[in-house]
Amino acid sequence: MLMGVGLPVEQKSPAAGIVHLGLGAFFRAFGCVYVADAMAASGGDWDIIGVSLRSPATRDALRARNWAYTSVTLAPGQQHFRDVTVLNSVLVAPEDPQRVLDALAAPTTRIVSLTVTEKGYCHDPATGLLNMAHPDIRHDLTHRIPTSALGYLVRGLQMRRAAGTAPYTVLTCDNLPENGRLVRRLVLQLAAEIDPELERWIAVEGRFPSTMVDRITPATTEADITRISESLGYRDAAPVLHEPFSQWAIEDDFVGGARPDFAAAGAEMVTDVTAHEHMKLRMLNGVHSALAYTGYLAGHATIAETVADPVFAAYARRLWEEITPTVEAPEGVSLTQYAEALFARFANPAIHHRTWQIAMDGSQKLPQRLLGTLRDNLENGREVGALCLAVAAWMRYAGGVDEAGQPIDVRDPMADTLRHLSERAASPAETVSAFLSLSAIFPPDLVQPLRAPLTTAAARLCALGARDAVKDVTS
Ligand code: CS2
Repeated sequence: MLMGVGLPVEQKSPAAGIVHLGLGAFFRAFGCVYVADAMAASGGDWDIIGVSLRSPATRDALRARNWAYTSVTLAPGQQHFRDVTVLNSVLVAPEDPQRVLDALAAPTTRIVSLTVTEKGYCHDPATGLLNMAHPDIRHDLTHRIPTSALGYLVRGLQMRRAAGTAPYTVLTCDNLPENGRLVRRLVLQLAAEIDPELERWIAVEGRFPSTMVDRITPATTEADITRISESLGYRDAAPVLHEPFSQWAIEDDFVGGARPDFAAAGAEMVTDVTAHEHMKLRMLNGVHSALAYTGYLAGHATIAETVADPVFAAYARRLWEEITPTVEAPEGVSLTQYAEALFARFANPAIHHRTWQIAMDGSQKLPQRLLGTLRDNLENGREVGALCLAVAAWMRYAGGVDEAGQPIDVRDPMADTLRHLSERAASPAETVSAFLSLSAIFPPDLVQPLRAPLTTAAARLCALGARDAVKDVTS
């Protein structure tokens, strides 16, 4: 008997309702899984059109399996595979920018989510304002076809306004403080330069909920792809590997209330995400960065390896002692238990999260991860030794030479500036002074109070080496 072509109505695949900018491993291990679970629980047309803003690599890897990929949960001694089929297609912006704009303008698109990393916001991390001198922003001000994520957001909104379509909700999923308010401010700044009427419309009609996102997701390696494909019995060129833990707190503020049933997928829908965000940025990401710089300098390749070293385990705990007085616990959360859970997550030996990966883009990460905490402690006369050592280790790392005299592959939009400053400095005190003069990173009023404790930390690091300096600060 001939079977009819096409699926029965009740099995129809959902249509796309979300465009995601910056389709890296993190969003595929995190947001895509929540959206898939939300649709499984409550339905809705929320499939995702992924957009790569730079390279075709992710699109090319996903194409062979028609945009499906394996999400691999790694717990100590066990792994769990799941096929994720929520991607509807993947576009590569530089190859076909008009298709991206058309997807943004489509009335069926109701959410545009983004994971473009800290530097993708083209802002000044110390002030949170748009960097008007950024080459991508300068380009996007005068060209209808944009290059930056912000440019796409603004041009997409411009097309919708012209067509009489409601705006989409902009759902940022990057580790930035008050990330929704930040991206709103940046979109409005850019829109104001392009068309003040557009800016007013976005200010009134647009929605930019802040979110706290959390799932440790190391970059996938070629060896991972081979190993996972062997276990699956077919090739998956784009698996994502992540820890079992996952947490998403989202401000429930969407245009027309249109969104997947995120709560059914385990997300916390809240009215204000600030407390969650501060806790996570300072306690998880702050300690991650501190362990990444000190651990890398001490020769540790991954975070799990770093905290398996008792000297660094004690350092992580000392950091939490310095950090927790600055954090207001979200309702129902014990910060002590949160820190203990973080320790266990960092120690998960199945997760090979390279210290080098976390060390990337320090100039964009330090303000929200470490400097705000330092400011609070300095203002209140509290301990800052462990936190200052982390900043000193970043300076040492950014100088581009490790303790054995070997070059470090420093990835940072300010890498050249940082290396030059470091090369010209003749002593730890001079290095500290030179770095503190970077007003894009260090707010001017923090420079004076930070100078002395940071110079002490930098001098110890230089005299003792990373591991002994860490030992010294915890003893
Ligand atoms: C890490 C984060 O790479 C980094 O800088 O600190 O990606 C971290 O793994 C995630 O924020 C965890 O949710």
